[in-house]
Amino acid sequence: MFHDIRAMNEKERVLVVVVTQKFPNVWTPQDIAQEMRELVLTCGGDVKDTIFCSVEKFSPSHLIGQGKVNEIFVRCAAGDIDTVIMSYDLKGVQQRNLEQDLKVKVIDRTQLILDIFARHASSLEGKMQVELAQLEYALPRLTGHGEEMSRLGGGIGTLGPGETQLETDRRKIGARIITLKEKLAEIVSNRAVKRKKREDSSVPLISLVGYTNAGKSTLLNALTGAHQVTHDGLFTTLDSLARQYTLPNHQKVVLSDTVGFIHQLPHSLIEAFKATLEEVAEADLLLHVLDISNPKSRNLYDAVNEVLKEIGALEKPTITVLNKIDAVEDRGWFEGIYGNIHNPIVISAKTGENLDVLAHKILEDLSYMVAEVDVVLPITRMDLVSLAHREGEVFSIKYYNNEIHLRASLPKRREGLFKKAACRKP
Ligand SMILES: Nc1nc2c(ncn2[C@@H]2O[C@H](COP(=O)(O)OP(=O)(O)OP(=O)(O)O)[C@@H](O)[C@H]2O)c(=O)[nH]1
Ligand SMILES: [Mg+2]
Repeated sequence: MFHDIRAMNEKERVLVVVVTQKFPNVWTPQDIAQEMRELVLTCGGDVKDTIFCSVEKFSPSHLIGQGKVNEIFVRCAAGDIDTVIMSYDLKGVQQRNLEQDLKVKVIDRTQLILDIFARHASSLEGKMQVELAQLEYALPRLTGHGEEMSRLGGGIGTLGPGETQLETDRRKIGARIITLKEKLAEIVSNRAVKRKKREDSSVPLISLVGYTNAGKSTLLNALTGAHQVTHDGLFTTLDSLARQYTLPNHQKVVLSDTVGFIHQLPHSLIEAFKATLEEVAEADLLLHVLDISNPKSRNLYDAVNEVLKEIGALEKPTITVLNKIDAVEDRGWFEGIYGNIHNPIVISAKTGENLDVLAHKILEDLSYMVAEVDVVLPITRMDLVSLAHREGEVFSIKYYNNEIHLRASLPKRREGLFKKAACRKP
């Protein structure tokens, strides 16, 4: 199968073009340049130079104006640039024209992000999701490149076909998209069965969400002893991982780590990762992990909330976990900024600072899901005693003749079961 992703080679020499529109934005051109550098670095590329380009009206043929194209051409002609990466998404025709004029490979931010996802996907589901995102992105951008493109491709990416080939390619890609969607739908339905089982067992689900590199996987590891890979780079985690976590009252919950977000997360990725993101939308509680040591953390917080809104999870009960406090020198500085952050708690997943406070906070926030029971059960209902031990916390248990006097805290959904089984009032 072919991809429209002209992936980057290791140590590819990159020229980043930061394209912005002429109106104020919380993401300054420098912020965008910085994030583009991190994305390129994660791909193993080397940013040689950055050119800033403020555009009033996008050109349909090249996105940017001819003057800027000339400036970039001169910079590329110096000979140490393999790839130009635009911070703004290109249409197929714009990409093609730029490559023709600049004589080097040109990709955009979405292709760069898709490339990172393709490198990091390891599970079958992750790989299928990434391939789907790549194809969805590629399909509307297929253009017949003709002869001259083949020498620009540098062996990467296989699109350079003539028009007849183009139709065949479109059909092939269309068919592959359908197959991938079917296979992913199958995985989703299997997952729905699992979820049903979890709901039946009444174990609350807590989802870690946040900007990529915020420390979600580090927190999962710290709380549950999992061995999720963590790394100072972007989009390290693509596959969800769920682990059992026991709260201070012995209540068991499931904690799940998932793909990180980025500002303007490409839509094709949100679509393709729908199944993964649905888990977030179905969690009982979200832990929004935020890197407090990042000076732009307020922007990161807002960008994550944008994505949460898009997947219908913004209104969920949420604790904002301000992480990496160990890396903040002046601990007072963020207090003013974070006044309006929802339900915040400051921690360090790395040093373990305040993790106990976080655990109690989770307990408190899940208390609406917990019920305390004080019941007398017939001696034949030892199954309920086991259930109370398994899913809740048993405060006291006394056995008389044919009765069991049980006091325990339980998942709310189990309360009815115990009340129904009670043989008399305590
Ligand atoms: N100083 C400091 N570094 C941390 C802390 N938590 C995580 N990190 C570092 O931040 C980097 C990213 O951590 P991860 O846990 O991989 O972040 P993530 O949110 O899972 O990132 P993605 O999977 O890429 O979305 C790693 O280098 C961690 O060691 C912390 O509390 N303090
Ligand atoms: Mg991670």
